[in-house]
Amino acid sequence: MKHAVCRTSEEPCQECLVGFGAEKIREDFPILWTKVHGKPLVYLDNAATTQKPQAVLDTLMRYYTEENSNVHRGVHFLSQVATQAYESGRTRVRQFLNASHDREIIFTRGTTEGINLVAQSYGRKHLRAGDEVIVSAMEHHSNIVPWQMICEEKRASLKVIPMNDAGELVMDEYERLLSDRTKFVSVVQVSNSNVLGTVNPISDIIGLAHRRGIPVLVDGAQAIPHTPVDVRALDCDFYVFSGHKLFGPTGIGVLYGKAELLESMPPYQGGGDMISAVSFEKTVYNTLPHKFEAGTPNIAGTIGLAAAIEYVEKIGMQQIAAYESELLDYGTELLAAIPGLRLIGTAKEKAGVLSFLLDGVHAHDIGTILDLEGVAIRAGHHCAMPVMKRFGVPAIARASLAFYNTRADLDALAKGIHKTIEVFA
Ligand code: C6P
Repeated sequence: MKHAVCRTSEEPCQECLVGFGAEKIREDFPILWTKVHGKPLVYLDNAATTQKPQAVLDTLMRYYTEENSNVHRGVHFLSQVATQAYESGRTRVRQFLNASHDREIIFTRGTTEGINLVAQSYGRKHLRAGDEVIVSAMEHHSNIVPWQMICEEKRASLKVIPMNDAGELVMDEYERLLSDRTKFVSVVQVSNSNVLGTVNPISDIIGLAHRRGIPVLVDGAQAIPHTPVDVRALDCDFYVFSGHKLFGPTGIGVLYGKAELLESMPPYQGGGDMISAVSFEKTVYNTLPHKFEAGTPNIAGTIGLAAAIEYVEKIGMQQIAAYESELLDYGTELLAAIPGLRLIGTAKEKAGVLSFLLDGVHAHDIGTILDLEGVAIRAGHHCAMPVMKRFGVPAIARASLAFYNTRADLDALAKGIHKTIEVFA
């Protein structure tokens, strides 16, 4: 991967880390100036949710102070302004994902709702008794439970691609699982909840399924903040992500779907906006994308998400990926040198996460002591209980990176871990 500044692929260089300007970027995020327990906040829980730049906060404030109205419903001025802003948000998301048409972009509440939508709409229409849906061993609960629910209803079954000790999918096993019974594949792009951080060979996963005519959904929740995504180049059938992990507001997410698939699917929910005509005898559904957006949508969320996309695009997704990769290498070296610390997730292709265990210390205790040092990490099962089971542990401590993190943040993390070890010695 090329460095942000020097543009070589040599060892991480200080110039790149400085040249990227993370220190300057941090000024755009007011919450990063917060003090926690009297110490400067070191925010390393970005896989759970990211912080919001001033540009997003200003956009939300402007929307509510100057533009607030319902969309697709009014002839009056404000409604038209809000509708225009909402639909421009859709266009921005479409461009960001390089999708072909705005109608392929459905706004949801987040990744979880996007997967439920596909399971309940596509799955309900196409699954039959005896059919199989393939997921992987490193899925977030959000990409397991919706499929279990529909499989149970349809008497279909869930098949799981296993992973090795480094947290990489066993592709031979995946190939063996694909059969005439397979009706759908739903896999995470960057491994579950970033516990492992594995970047899966998603193009190969899609290619192998497509050879058998099987559609594929990609859970992009942990990929979208770290790497450029091109749904046409990937050729995925569905792609889902959450706005709050991409420096945007909570409660807004995106489902991309190929138009011909979305056209053929029944609505997920009924209500306003998803109809073109209603009588007590029969309802005619609206066209895409509105068919899947029942009720008043999250207008402010959409506009805020568009502002977040504009913000990250100004920095550059390639630059973000390069910078974070260098930061990850730095953090990995730092943590690997700590006696008694075991890193979880050592895949060759990895995104910005450092998950670890400390001999004789529960992950929650690590999280609590780090918090007292101002360092925010996540500790627990990370909504990935099957991953915990696979590694034989009840909980893991996880530090997850964003482009506003610096080497100094990772130094503070390492210092906090040393302190934890001292406390429990
Ligand atoms: N992972 C984490 O701390 P929602 O909650 O719908 O925005 O995203 C769900 C989800 C789906 N897939 C993956 C790979 C995810 O990581 C997440 C959310 C957070 O890791 C919260 S549990």
